[in-house]
Amino acid sequence: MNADFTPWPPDVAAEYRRLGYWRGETFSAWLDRTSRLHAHRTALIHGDDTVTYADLHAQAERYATLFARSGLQAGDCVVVQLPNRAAFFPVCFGLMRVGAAPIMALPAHREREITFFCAHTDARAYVTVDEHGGFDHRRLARAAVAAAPSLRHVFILGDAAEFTPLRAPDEAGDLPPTPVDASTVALYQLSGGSTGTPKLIPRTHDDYLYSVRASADICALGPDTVYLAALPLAHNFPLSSPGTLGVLHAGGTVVIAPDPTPTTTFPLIERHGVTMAALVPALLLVWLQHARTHGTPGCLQLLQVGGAPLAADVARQVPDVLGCALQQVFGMAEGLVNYTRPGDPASLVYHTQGRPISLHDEVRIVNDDDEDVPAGVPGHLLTRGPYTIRGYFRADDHNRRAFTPEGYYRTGDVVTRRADGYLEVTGRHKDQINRAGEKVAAEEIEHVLLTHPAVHDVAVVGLPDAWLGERTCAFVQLTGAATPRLALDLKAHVRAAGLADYKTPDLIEFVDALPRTAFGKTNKVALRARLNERSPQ
Ligand code: OOB
Repeated sequence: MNADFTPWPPDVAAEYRRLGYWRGETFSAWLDRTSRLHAHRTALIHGDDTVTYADLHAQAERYATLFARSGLQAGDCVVVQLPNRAAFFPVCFGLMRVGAAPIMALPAHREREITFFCAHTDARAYVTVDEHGGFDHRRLARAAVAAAPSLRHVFILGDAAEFTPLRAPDEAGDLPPTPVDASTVALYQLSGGSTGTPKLIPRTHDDYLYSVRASADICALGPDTVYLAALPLAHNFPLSSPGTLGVLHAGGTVVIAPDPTPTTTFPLIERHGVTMAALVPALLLVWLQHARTHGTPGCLQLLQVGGAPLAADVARQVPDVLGCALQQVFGMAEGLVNYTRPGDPASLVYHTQGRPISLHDEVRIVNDDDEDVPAGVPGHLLTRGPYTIRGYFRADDHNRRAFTPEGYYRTGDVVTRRADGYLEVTGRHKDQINRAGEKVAAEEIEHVLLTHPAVHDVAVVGLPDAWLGERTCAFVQLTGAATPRLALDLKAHVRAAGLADYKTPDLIEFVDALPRTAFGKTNKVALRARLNERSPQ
């Protein structure tokens, strides 16, 4: 049996309710309330489009009508893959209104990821766009339909070709929201993972809305907050930490940037008086460089940086160069999010990755034998709490490894907890490459490369990189001799397997043999050391 959802133990759930963390409010009830409260304020800005809270609510109802008429119903999974467009929000809220749960695919996902999400969840529908960044998403839709017999509908924003246009009816009709229990799954986030297949992260209405409300409080969001959404909207960081949902909760305005480059975002910041933005460290470097030569947009007050390690030397430059305060965010789609707090001293903001949202986030730092280590000593970060999942969707075998019997999630991060409770991320135990905040599971790439006839064995590791944080490097042992074009062929092979572009190895190195540990496993520590010796980058 592969469980869809691993519940919190009943006594723990009761405690989270008693504490007021879980309020029994669904996303639909939350949107009803929020949009009544702020009806005439601006919720979303995209290009020349301005959407008020009342508009957003009406659009969500109309999309719900489209989805209900198409037969979508409570409990259905729907893969949503939209670029940064205003429609993302009413589409997701519309799905939730009929009780369907959006699966938050990223625009960069390709055939392998999308077909897996559709097939693994028995998804009823796939919602995407005609084209984005020169890529025809209808091609993905055709592959998904072929791979997932459960798919009944493909909705396309733009030119739908043979599929259904993602166009809401003019009138919502008389459709009350489907009654939904707030303890059920509202949406699925995706795990960067370290194993061959991506994992789906079931987030309930109760737990996700708690993390959104608490994050909005920590960041002191209010109706005057104008937030720039430059990272992909579906990712947990810009969605909920506090992200766009936190801003909507507070009655603020979300400015949607179609891409995160300074040439796009700086004019948007000026034009709309953006007060807050969220970036990954790789993008921060690009913004800093641009600001040094082109000046800084004046209105920005707070810049959140997270998703990957941020060097203290870079962190320190934020106030001078960008004229705003920095907040570090260390989070994960599985749950736990840590923030440095507004007003924290510089030593905390530049050198730590903050402390957990909740007093009831339980954090353990342990050695290789799962024994707690004292403050100041690095160890594996384990966590459980009111918004951290107890299990991935339909992944029982993996869950036995990823969670302790007591329900702690093994994050795969190596951290040091200071005496004051702040965490410093000092390393990583999981076999994952963090490429500019985009997570690459080494094993997934290794599996694909092993299917190439020239490849005898392979190990994928991260190579430190000044801009991306890490680049992917595949060490390949060949079955025969190398040919001049082989490295290019291998990259093309990964791309042809239908993986997101960011998973194509940046570097391919041919080796006579891979180093082995005493047990005969590939010694990735030795491979990383080899790379580090060679490239100071
Ligand atoms: C965020 O979520 P994910 O699920 O894409 O990635 C989580 C992993 C963490 O386990 C850690 O390895 C890394 O990304 N990470 C950081 C970090 N923030 C995330 N490593 C070092 N320093 C940081 N500040 O990336 C995410 C989700 C919510 C909020 C922020 C980030």
